[in-house]
Amino acid sequence: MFDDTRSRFLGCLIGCAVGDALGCRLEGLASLDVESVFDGRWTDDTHMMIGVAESLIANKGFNGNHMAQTFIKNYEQEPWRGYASGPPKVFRWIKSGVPWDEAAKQLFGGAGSYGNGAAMRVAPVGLLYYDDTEKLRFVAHAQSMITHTHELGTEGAVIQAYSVALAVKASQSSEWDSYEFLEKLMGFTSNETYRRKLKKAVELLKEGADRHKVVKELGNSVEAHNSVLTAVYCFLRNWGNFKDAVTYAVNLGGDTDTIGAMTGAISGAYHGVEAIPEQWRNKLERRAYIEKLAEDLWALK
Ligand code: F2R
Ligand code: MG
Ligand code: MG
Repeated sequence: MFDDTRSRFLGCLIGCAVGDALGCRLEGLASLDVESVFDGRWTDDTHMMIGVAESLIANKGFNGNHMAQTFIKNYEQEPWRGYASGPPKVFRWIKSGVPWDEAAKQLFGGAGSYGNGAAMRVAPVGLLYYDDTEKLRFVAHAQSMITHTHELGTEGAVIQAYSVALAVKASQSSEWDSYEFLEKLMGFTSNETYRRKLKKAVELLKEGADRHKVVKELGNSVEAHNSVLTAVYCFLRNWGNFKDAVTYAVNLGGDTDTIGAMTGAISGAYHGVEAIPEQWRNKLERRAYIEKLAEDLWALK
């Protein structure tokens, strides 16, 4: 078994960006030839993942106000990256003086957001704390609170971060399989919505369900609880190959860039950067910078 943590850090962040870039070309479309549409340009998913990494590196760990200000700075430089409505509102409130850990509570009539935005960007947290589960849980939750305060939004981010961590660790142990991976997630979350979907994921894997049933049971939409475990499933169903996993993910339709990004982060963390097709890496926007962020996170270990 290939064992190189540095390569897995690179694979995770590059995999996230590649999955986003692949998926954003297919958003809302039926299944297409992924090779012909890939142009390497990514969206808010990667833009925010970069913000998380930049802030973790600058502070050698989590600093909520710094991360919020990093999101705001990046958003103001490139607001056209396809952000949904929630984060830009939160950024305006923080700029007007609302504390970083209070602003997002106002979204959706005070319910907070359960969009998948906190999960799509969380991969750097899964890497930095892959060997410290409680720190991972704390920071994945805390970074969510900048924009997503609904329990389903925060728990989605925590599960996605832990999935990245498991992928890094699973790659170092030849004895794991898909069912053990799901069992570990089951032991990690007490949220009933996610636990129900984890049980479904086991059934879907056992029966080799078709795409239609996967989407019906796990979801493929913008809510965290209808996309995070879909991404985990895409990785597990295509455990052996990065390209198969992200191609399968983006062909499920719906929120294709985000399910692609989350699948790519997990699968890249498992396989390492060499497993990502070279022609995709070569075309990827800001590849060198994303690789540097991965290197810097790895150097913090
Ligand atoms: N499709 C997008 N963004 C829309 C882009 C439109 C833009 N005009 C353009 O094309 O340039 N993709 C990106 O958005 C998703 C991540 O969203 P995030 O960051 O979680 O945002 P938000 O606004 O907090 O939540 C998204 C939607 O979820 C629903 N929702 C969330 N909480 C809710 C609640 N408490 N009650 C009801 N609905 C809730 C809403 O529909 C939100 O709009 C990613 O796909 C990313 O790629
Ligand atoms: Mg996006
Ligand atoms: Mg999306």
